Amino acid sequence: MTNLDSIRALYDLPLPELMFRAQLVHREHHDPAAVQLCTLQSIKTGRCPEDCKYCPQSSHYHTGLQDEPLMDAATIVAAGRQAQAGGASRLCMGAAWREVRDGAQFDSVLAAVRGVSELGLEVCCTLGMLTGSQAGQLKEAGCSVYNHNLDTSREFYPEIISTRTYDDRLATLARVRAAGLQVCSGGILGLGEGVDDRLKLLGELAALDPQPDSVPINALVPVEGTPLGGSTPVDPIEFVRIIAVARILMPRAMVRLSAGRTEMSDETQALCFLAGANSIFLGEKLLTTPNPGRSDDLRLMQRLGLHPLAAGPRPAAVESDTLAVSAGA
Ligand code: SAM
Ligand code: DTB
Ligand code: SF4
Repeated sequence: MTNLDSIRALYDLPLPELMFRAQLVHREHHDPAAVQLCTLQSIKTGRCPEDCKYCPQSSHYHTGLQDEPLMDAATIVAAGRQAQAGGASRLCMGAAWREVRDGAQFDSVLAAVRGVSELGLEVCCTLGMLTGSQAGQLKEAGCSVYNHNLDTSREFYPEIISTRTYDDRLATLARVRAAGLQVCSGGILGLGEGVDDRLKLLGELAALDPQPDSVPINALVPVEGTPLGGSTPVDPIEFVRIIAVARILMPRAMVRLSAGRTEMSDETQALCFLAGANSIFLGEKLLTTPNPGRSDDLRLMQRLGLHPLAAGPRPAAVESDTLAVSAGA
């Protein structure tokens, strides 16, 4: 199922057929009315040595972004408390680093991870490349998930990033998995890639063994000053099709409707939930760019009859009678 032709055949199905298949898979493994709410916290902002053409935090471009040094652990824990009070079940800490270096800064991140997990929040980190030992220390401190995106196809990757390779990315993901952390890995649509690049990305993710636990699908947020600042937005129906294919290829994963929601209509987002997306970032800001406000999102969820997924371990499969109850049947 992971070869390009069969993935393309799914993607090209008439939309009602593709959506139906995605919904069947979604219901087999998840409560279709539950949405996981995560909050992002940028813990070190800007001055990143990597040259990712989409990223406002790269030191290679001038975007007018306010750089911020590493936040101290107590401030991060306070942000966690606030995210929790706002309804989030997971805090994802992001640092504009190429890789983690051992020393005082990493020790401080470990202290923050400890503090946030003690609040009862799930902790996710995204700090760039990691060694096996660093992955183990994060796990030990209470981090449960590591985000590290493949972003696009192997072939298109060098068009977007020259300071690291696809294999660097895969090697970090393998270390994360070996340390017993959950893997969160996805990509961005709208970098100038073709449909086949998007499908190859999904094929790469689906071929990971085990598959990622969560798959963030970002729509590029074009930021002035980055090489991709003037990019054309992805067609919403193409976006929805990618969500549906991700759901079918990775039945158990949380598929996260990530960056780019401020430019999406409520109707497009609703289609994404129908296609199998079951997680969003909650809060006014992603790392450095805007996200729909919390109250707008809660209102949208209410309009759609969706409810927040509680924190904690996810059942492997949702029983059909549980589904009926949560659907109000
Ligand atoms: N530096 C670490 C790394 O690259 O893994 C962690 C932070 S980095 C900002 C996390 C992810 O954010 C990237 O892999 C990319 O998918 C996403 N991202 C960054 N800038 C974006 C943008 N302008 N639009 C959409 N997604 C973006
Ligand atoms: C992911 O795939 N999307 C989030 C999270 N993982 C870390 C980050 C999106 C960042 C969007 C650009 C910004 O706000 O700087
Ligand atoms: Fe740095 Fe991550 Fe941005 Fe690339 S995506 S420039 S690695 S912060």
